Amino acid sequence: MSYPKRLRLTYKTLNKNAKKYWRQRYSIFSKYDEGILMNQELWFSVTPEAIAIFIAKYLRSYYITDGYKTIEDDDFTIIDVFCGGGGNTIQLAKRFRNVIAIDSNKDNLFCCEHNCSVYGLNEHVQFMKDDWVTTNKQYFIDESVDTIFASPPWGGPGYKNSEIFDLNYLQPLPLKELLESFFQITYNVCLFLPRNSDVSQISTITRELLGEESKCKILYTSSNGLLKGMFVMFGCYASNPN
Ligand code: MGP
Repeated sequence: MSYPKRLRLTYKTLNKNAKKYWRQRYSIFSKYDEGILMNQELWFSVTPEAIAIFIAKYLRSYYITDGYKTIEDDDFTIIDVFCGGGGNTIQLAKRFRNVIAIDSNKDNLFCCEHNCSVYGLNEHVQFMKDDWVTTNKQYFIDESVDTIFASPPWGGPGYKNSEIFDLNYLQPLPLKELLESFFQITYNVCLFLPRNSDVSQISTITRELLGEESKCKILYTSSNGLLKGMFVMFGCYASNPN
């Protein structure tokens, strides 16, 4: 099967600002040579594999007890809201039986499904082309979604231009509104955010949305010894595992 050139980029055809990611290709997808597809945007936005593995293992290690399902129940359902090229979806699908991968961009979703199949994992994943802002949240409430994972667009590599990243510039919604939309479905929310995200903003928003005493948990994550992003957790993930 042949795929469009825009999804089979090479060092030569990558945009100037994305060329530096070419040498990171095996840290993005260890199976890169087995036919991974990415468009220009995905080259700089897919979570490096080591971090995606860490996040998925971390979520897997949690138990929700006291009358709730355990995370190991077969019907545990997790959504990857902005699935992009599938870096996170793949690692979640390795560890959870029901993964819903959502993206509003048709090329991203195509790459995600294709890349999941490269890893032999697309059977565990329901792929949905949908825009999170307008999607019918009731569907996910009815599906009893247990956890939401999201690595939203940070607005491209320019996120590093300011010392502190203002989370009002997250796309498609500022952090507060994004979290409000997630909390309609579940409080068990995990985000992958820029490493220079404004931590005091996260703290203020957490208290505004969940109450003065509420907490979230933040872990800085690196790949090959280099800091790449911030893993921010709410709900059951903000407390210690049992
Ligand atoms: P980076 O900071 O652009 O690269 O992206 P690098 O090599 O750390 O930059 P350097 O100049 O500091 O050396 C690092 C990682 O951040 C990427 O691999 C993605 O996982 C993530 N990332 C970067 N961007 C611009 C985005 C984005 O817009 N959305 C999401 N979800 N992740 C991103």
